[in-house]
Amino acid sequence: SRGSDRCLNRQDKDKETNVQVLLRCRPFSEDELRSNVPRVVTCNENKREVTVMQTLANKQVDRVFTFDKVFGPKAQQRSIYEQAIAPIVNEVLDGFNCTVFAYGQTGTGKTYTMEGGMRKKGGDLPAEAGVIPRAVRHIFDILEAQNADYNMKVTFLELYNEEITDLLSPDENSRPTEEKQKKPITLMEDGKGCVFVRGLEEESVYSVNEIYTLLERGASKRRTAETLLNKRSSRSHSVFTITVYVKETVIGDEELIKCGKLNLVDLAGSENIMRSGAREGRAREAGEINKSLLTLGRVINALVEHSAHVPYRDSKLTRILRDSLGGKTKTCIIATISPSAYCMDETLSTLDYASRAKSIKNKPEANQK
Ligand code: ADP
Ligand code: ZZD
Repeated sequence: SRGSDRCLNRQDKDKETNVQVLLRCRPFSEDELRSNVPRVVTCNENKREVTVMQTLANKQVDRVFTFDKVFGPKAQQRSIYEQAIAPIVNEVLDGFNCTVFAYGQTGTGKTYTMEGGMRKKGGDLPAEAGVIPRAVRHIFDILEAQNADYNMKVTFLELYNEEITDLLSPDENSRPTEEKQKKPITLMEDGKGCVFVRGLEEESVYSVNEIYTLLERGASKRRTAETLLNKRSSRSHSVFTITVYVKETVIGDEELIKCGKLNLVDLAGSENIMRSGAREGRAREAGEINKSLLTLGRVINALVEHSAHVPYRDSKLTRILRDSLGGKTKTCIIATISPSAYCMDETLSTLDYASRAKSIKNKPEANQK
């Protein structure tokens, strides 16, 4: 998009870094507590371990997984932000592109982690605010404190059934699904193999109030879509992107603009993978629903197995996030799980998926330094 062509690519040494994988286990809900659901997950934050207690044929078989960070049920939104995301935001301000994915079964806290909840309006961030409002606020605070000459833009999209909806497009008040009101949104390639989304509303943000207004618009647009189609949110992916341009003070005439990008991705519920996998080969439309999630899994497998062909081009999600998987972006995956025995199969599948992703390597490169 505009501005990105001004970013010079630094010829960096081949510094590989692994995708960082964090694990968060949510607390029991009040309903679960009342019904005395057995707990099968225990978290050891210091050892960065998660244990799933499994009983097979009367024998206790524990499975232990290790991650870059582990957050147990008591972990607060603020501490997850400070320990895991704030360092990433600092990289963005140093001119890196970074991506944070939330992956897990529906109901395990992906949206709670990425967006959070809100009790009151206005003023400070509520304790329940998640990664998105904290990251926007944090970037904004740093730039203001530095008295930087900056421009911060955000986009917010939803990907459902391989179709992109702009969650920030101005409200037409009437029917949001009406075809005539849609600005065509397309994926474009910039000639260097970088994919960007064309036709999205790109909003510049300069104050906390503007941020809240935008998030509100996005959240309300999504609620409307959800009302029209039940379960849409568990099957859709949302991608919130912050792009920051900072004008560098340079001695002499030359003016350099440092840019960094942060993608915050709330993936469709992982239970949709198996479902869509099972349906594969049947009605095309049914398969299309989770083509992006299925392809994400295949891309991860191909990268882990060092396959010659990585099927990035097979879905919109993997095209949009291509650089985040095996590319120049720094990537972090937050896997979310439930502590309950009822979710054990999905929990084990999430833990296996997340463990595999640990071995993906990226080659982060600053846009300019
Ligand atoms: P998902 O996006 O994975 O479907 P949600 O974020 O909607 O899951 O979370 C499901 C429910 O659990 C919500 O009511 C949410 O507020 C609650 N929840 C999730 N994680 C936590 C947590 N760490 N602490 C408190 N409540 C949580
Ligand atoms: N998770 C809530 C929105 C939902 O699903 O509706 S929480 C945060 C990031 C992106 C979009 C919305 C939000 C959210 C919010 C709630 C209500 C109105 C506007 C925005 C939020 C939560 C805490 C601080 C700021 C914004």
